[in-house]
Amino acid sequence: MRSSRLFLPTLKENPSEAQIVSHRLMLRAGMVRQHAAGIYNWLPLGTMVLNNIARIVREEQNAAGAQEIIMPTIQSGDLWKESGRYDDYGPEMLRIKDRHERDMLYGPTHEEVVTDIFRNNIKSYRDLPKNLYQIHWKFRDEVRPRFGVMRGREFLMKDAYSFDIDYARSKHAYNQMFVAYLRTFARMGLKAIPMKADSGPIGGDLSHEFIVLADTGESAVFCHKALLEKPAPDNVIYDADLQHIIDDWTSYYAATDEKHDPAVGEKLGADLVSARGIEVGHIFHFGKKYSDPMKASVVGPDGNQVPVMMGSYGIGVSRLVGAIIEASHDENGIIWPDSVAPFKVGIINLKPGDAGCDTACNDLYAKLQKAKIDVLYDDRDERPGVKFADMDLIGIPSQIVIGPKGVAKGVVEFKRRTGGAKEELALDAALNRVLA
Ligand code: 5CA
Repeated sequence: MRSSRLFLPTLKENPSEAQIVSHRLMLRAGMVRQHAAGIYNWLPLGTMVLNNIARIVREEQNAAGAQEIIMPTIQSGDLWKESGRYDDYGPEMLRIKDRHERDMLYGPTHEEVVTDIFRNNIKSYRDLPKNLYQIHWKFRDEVRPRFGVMRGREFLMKDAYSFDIDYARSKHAYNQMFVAYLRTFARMGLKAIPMKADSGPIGGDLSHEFIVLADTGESAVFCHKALLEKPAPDNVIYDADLQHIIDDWTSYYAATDEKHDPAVGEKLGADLVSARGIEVGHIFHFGKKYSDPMKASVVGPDGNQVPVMMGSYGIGVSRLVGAIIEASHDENGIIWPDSVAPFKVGIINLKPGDAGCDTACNDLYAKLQKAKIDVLYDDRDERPGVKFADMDLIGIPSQIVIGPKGVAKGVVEFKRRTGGAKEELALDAALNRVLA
């Protein structure tokens, strides 16, 4: 993409409505614009990052055996009356009447809809296990939408739902998602710590939140420092490995504010990390909470009907965009990890109109495009300072600067956004660095 064509409305000044750094930078980098309280337009740069995050989530869900579906955003209220949540859910649920005066709602979550799909289509224990997920928009009429996409009213969520015949197998499905989450967040350059949690309006007896540490996080968190150093597990093949990994991760102390026990904290001494955190994922095991009232059962091995055991597994896909920025930025702007960057490489032409610079830039741009590397070529007729500032603001991980002096010597300047160290490299060497 050429900067001269890209719809990228960057802002020089800090917008006054933004209280936290990720919100400020998302507005300044032209990623999002607010439409109404807690409801956002995603502009091209923001959409690219959102799609990259969704792709990683999707790959790890598929690898863990979940299957992608798409459920409606507008749901029928009748299903929620069956589960008992229509009245329980409260004012966070946006309720709508259609022209026939039927109760409809904009889905805040999809346990009812997916349970309905299950009961209408799966009849035997032989068809289990199943795990169905979607990456789709939710609406929750939050009392206080704030911090930009971090606590929106409309937001993108990955929600997965598992169905199993008994507790042991259902717990196994939970464990699979647990490990998939550790891998998913690690691929985005995040350290997400699993913490035992309350299950709230989703329900159930077993629940973990995945929390990224950041000063602006909404919750206070406490954990053993070893959890910050643990690498994410490899793809798990054997069930025994899986249980071993879960046991290991959950053996260390980790708690959010409400669950924190100061006595335990005291005992941990210097090993205790106390910080603030952002909840980027939340998994729930709730057994028969929905399958019982909604009569989602299968024929078991003995011929009797048994309600299925379920869990649900959420990731805040749009919240992650903000969380990654909170975890990775400096005074000049965003520092994207390569895996989610909207463009992996930026080319800065210091003197558009100079034949040597134009040829070198066009040549490099063409080669990178041919290699299918997402590249942004700043070909605008702007001062170098403006181009450097924009490239850093929008967080492009590798930057190649091409100017008349370098072209005369056959070299370019190669810079990594992290650390900011600059190197002089021959044009081909810069290309190879990026290709590697
Ligand atoms: N049905 C379950 C799991 S599929 C569920 O809804 N879980 S949840 O309520 O915990 O939401 C899952 C994730 O969505 C949260 O961990 C959080 O990262 C994200 N999320 C929740 N509310 C918001 C919001 N208002 N704005 C942005 N992201 C949100």
